[in-house]
Amino acid sequence: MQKDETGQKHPAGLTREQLLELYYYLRLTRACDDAILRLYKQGKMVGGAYTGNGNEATAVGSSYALRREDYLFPMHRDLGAHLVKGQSLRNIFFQQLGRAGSLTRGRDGTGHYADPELRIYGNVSHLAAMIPVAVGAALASRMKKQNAVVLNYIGDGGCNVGDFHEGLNMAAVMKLPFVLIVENNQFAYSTPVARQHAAARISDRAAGYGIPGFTIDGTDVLQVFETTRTAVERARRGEGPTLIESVTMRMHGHSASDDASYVPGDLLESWRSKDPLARFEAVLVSGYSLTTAEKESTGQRIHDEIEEAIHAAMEDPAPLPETATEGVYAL
Ligand SMILES: Cc1ncc(C[n+]2csc(CCOP(=O)(O)OP(=O)(O)O)c2C)c(N)n1
Repeated sequence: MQKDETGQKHPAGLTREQLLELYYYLRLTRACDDAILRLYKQGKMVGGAYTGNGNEATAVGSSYALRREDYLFPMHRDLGAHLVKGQSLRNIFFQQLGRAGSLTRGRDGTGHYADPELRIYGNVSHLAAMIPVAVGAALASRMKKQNAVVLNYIGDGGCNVGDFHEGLNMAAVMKLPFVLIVENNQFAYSTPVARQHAAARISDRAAGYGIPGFTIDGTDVLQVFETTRTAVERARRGEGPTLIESVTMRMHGHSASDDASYVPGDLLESWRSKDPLARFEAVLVSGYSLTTAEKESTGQRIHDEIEEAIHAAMEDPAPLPETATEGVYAL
């Protein structure tokens, strides 16, 4: 805990302005996900809808530790990380709605796009296949002397695929600037974690690679930020990768087409009491005098920004059928 010149204590060395920025991104992420679900139910989406409800503190807190020159390799529940890294709401909704003007020119309806300018490369659908690619980016960054760190995510299900081991092992041996976050959100589709791992903690695997491993409360945005910042700084100093297991809950089904009826109701309720947004809002109200007016103006700003982006996306056409073969390597 640090103090500023007025004597006010600030967790993680963040100013009040930065804490409010985190709050904005947490709420923006939740509101975007809600809007995406709404659009899906209205039949306006061309792809699936995978929300990060419950995961916001993990995605936002971790990516907030990055610099502009760092690389982000997010997974399907990390909308908050895209936003923190600088992705515009315009691009998010153009992408979700499969518009011709989207980053993939309407070829995808979720988050499978790359934005090299922002150094966002997400996401390879085949679980864990992205890890060796992200590790390769970390190697490239070092060879080019960019001093950039790669932040990559994987789920509690995806971390059991062989690529996880190969990628992380290579990053550890080569001491690459790489940070891997395992989002332990209790379920991989309908499979609970207890049926995926015999070990109590996924972070214990880090010892097998000779790197630091941490298990953290993934609903606490400040804890996620501080742990990731430590790992990112270590990576930037050339000391190698870190494995962070961020424990949270997938509050919705796997996708909008999954009612998650296999999730016990009392389990869901116990996690609801740890809602990442409500928790952080309570911290801001009690410690940083967040006012009702500030809460309302944040909500209004987010509402207006999202509505504007959706409106622009709805005005943009779908891609023309005759362009379907453009951008492919071979026919
Ligand atoms: C190699 C591979 N197997 C299966 C799938 C299908 N699939 C996509 S997401 C998913 C569940 C992933 O669970 P987890 O890694 O825990 O992430 P979560 O969705 O819970 O955030 C599955 C089985 C896939 N994309 N790739």
